[in-house]
Amino acid sequence: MTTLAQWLTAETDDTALRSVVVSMAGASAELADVLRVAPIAGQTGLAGHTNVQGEAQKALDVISNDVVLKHLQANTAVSVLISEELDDAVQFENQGAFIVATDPLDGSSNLDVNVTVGTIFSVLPSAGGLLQKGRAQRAAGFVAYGPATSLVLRIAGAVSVFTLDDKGEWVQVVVAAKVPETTGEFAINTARERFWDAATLGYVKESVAGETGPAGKRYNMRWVGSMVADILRILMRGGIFLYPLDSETVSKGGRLRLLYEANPMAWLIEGAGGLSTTGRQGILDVEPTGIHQRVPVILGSAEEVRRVETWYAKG
Ligand code: P6P
Repeated sequence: MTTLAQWLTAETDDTALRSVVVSMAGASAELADVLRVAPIAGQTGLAGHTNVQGEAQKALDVISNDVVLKHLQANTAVSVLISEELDDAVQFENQGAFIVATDPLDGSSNLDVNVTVGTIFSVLPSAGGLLQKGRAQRAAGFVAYGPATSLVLRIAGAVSVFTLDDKGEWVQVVVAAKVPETTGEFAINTARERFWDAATLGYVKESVAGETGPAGKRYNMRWVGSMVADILRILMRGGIFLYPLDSETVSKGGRLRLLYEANPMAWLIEGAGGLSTTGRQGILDVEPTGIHQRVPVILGSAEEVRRVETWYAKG
């Protein structure tokens, strides 16, 4: 079996870039140990304050951010940390070659009911500054803390998946993930239907009509409420994930964050043959205006994303 270290050596000659991925993998392995026993330690509750997003922070949001911060500030290849849990970017003393943008614990509202949560990260060249398009990414990945602890990673080529073994080693289990071109599964929070735009309404109604409507095939729906869980499923068996702009989120630009949710996930999905869009443009082409900027997110199986784009093109 190929280990993460062996894969990294084969994937890039950039030892600094390899070290950044190793630091994020190390932070995630440490977090996996913390999460596994969190209910016993009484750590699944609220931290008692809110983050820059105005969201109530869980104790584990703060702990996760601290673990990532510890691993990255010890790595001279990292110049800056951008985190969902921190109002401002953290400038390290090192003039490292890379910036890391992360959601240290995505889906943490699921912690108290033991549903998969994750760590999402994006690696950008320091030379490009804090606000770079997603296409500038040098690496992206996420860890899903589920029945198994899975690391999904892309540097230059294929999207690879690793599982954390009982000795703390990341072992490759998928060499090149491929998002199937077609799907019969969509992921959207249908409780938000009354806020949806015409394109989203049209697409979902067409899908729900299944074989009786223009889609001509049966669809099923999945919505975990934890992006890492939905995206890992889509990477493995296809599907489409939608958190579109709606009448309630339009004032903020969307629900999910560009730098540390949309961009890394889009980079991974596209690296595995899928597509990603805001509905109006490719996610990886969005020019960032702020480190916590929100965007609409539609990504997954290419044929399905194209169907959504067709609905948006109707105006
Ligand atoms: P909703 C978790 O809070 C998150 O950022 C993503 O992981 C998830 O896909 C989404 O929000 C869930 O949003 O509105 O269904 O709670």
